[in-house]
Amino acid sequence: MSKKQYRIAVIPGDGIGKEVMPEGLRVLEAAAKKHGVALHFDHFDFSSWDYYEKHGQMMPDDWKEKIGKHDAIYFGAVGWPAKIPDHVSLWGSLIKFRREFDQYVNLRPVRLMPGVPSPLAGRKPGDIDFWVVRENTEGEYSSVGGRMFPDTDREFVTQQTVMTRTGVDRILKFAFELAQSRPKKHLTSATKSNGISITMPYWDERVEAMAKKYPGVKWDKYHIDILTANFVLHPDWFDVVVGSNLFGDILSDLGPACTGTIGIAPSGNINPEGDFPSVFEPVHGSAPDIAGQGIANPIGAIWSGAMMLEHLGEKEAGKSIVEAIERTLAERTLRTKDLGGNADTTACGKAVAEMVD
Ligand code: GGG
Repeated sequence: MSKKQYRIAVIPGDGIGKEVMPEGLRVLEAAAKKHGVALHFDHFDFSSWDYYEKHGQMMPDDWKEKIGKHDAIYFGAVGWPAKIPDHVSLWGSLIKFRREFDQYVNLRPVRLMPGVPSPLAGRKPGDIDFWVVRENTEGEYSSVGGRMFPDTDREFVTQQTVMTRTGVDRILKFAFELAQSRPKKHLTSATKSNGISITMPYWDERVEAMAKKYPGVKWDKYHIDILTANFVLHPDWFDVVVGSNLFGDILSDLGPACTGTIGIAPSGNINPEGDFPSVFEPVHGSAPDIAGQGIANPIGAIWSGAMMLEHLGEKEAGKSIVEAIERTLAERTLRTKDLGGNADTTACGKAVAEMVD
């Protein structure tokens, strides 16, 4: 049994982030108790519209001092587009974490869980089980660009994709290592080097160079357009899928949609070297359309908590949460609206917490 103590910064953010996080914490507490892990939670109200309304910015100037020494950050969701433009909230919080804490890996499992019907005909658990590895600090999410001659006929905007050799190689290395550790040892790269004629051929070139270091890994590549079609038509083809920031973002929403709901999908924004805390958050956003109704699926947040424990080295505790999720879903009794049920967020969180072994 672990004797380590962990300090976790908890940031619910906006919308349903505020509703799913208490359930994530409930389940983390249950797993921590069962497995003798000491978790200490510090709560922060920034990265939200409420904070922005009071302070005119998403986070305090000393946000790095406030959360940079924690062992991990547990995050809900960001964005409240009716009040603040999405790019302002995202660049003012989540993207700051990813860049300043060098969380260059965005790791997102895609798994069809027992008891959850896939919208893809005839698929059963085991048929869909892969990882999306998204580059998380550069690429299309770049701050290089600008707007000139605003509000005139000459107005133009530009934003450049940035790929550095360090940035591309380190995400590819992570993805190849992950593929090498899995039974299928198969890596798929997302590209678009027929249309995007400078950065994407460079990406392909670096994939080829990295593949030479992993002769045991079978690899292939697809243009992003046919790759999205193949996610839907042949999700069983995939094992580890690596993509640039934008492609990875799109694929990691599409993947969970193929497994029944994006509501259960977790993610980790990871700094593999451990120089900075990593952020764990559900893939879903703040969902203003259902916020405040208590109907959001908390499983994406709960599973993200499991990923956080595994990242901290608490493998047994993390596994116990994933198994509790599997059992709850398999029982088909307590499911939220996105899964065709009528359980509320709290009931679903309590059911998972009770299942933790
Ligand atoms: N919990 C995930 C979240 O809040 N996502 C909001 C969003 O728009 N994210 C874009 C991104 O991950 O790049």
